[in-house]
Amino acid sequence: MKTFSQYLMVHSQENHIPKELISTVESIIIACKQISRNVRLGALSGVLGEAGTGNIQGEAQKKLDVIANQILIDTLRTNPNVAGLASEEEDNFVAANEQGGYLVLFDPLDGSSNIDVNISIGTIFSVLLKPSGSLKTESFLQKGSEQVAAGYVLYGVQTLLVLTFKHGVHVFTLNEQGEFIETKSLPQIPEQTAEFAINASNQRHWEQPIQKYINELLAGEDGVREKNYNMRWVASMVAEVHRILMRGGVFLYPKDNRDPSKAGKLRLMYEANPLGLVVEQAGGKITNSRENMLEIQPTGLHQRVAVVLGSAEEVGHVRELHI
Ligand code: FBP
Ligand code: AFP
Repeated sequence: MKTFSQYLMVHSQENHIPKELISTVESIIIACKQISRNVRLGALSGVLGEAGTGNIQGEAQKKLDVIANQILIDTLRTNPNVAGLASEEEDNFVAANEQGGYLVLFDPLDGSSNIDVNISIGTIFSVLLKPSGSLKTESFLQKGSEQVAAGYVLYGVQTLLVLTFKHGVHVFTLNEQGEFIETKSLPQIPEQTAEFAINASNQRHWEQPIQKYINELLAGEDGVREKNYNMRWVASMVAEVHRILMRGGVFLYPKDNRDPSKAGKLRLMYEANPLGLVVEQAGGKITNSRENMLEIQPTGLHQRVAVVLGSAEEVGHVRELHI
């Protein structure tokens, strides 16, 4: 079993990954280890509960949202390879080092409603090349397919790192010495599945194609799909994606009719694109119901999207229902 450093050495040589990109990802991982220590201690280090502040999306922040965000910003700013940062918890991008060649985007702590109840949460990250010229919001507005690395750290029963440099996906487990050890390489999401994840409490607000799709699944072997489906909902997208990476499944957070101006709940730049790259690198698919997620041209840092991801057959079927 390779340590994370050994993996980086071999993987970067084999795939010609620049050392500046490796260094950028190493800084993300250093920050995540620090976040993991805070998450693990919970009430013992006084990090649970509300921060008493809100973010740009109008969501109440938890103390750990704020702490994780600051750890990532402080750590990444000291890396000369990082030109700028964008975070789900920040109104605007944060400039870092003028000479840096990379941009890092992150959701510091995904699954906020689970922070205080000891259920899996995670940090999601995306790395882009900085375009030439001065740093501006537009520098970050690149399609998901332009990402040069992406992944997540899942603070669950184990702390896991899941990473892709676009040469497959690698999974690492944090050991007792605080070192990530590679525990799975090149996982593949099965093309077919009989497991789905959706917040069914929103059912009456879904558009007709999603209503039809979920009704098909619920009908089980008595319906057109002719097999029984099981359902899971953790309410941490990062945990749902990890389950799908390990055993397949389909995850949906569809568009909601309540607010037609909102394309969905989840964020394109901090959640859908990085998790989408992981999913696609493992043979799965991701769509906003109509287009390939990774080909959407972003229009704003905090843009929201509908998300359907996971096993290729189910994601393809949902797209067909939207034609
Ligand atoms: P946060 O970024 O505020 O954590 O919201 C994202 C998220 O927690 C996803 O990880 C999860 O899939 C979803 O919201 C859960 O939403 P709901 O509370 O509507 O089930
Ligand atoms: P196990 O004892 O096999 O883990 O089953 C118990 C349990 O996992 C329980 O913790 C869950 O609430 C429930 O089963 C989930 O059941 P479904 O698979 O029917 O959702």
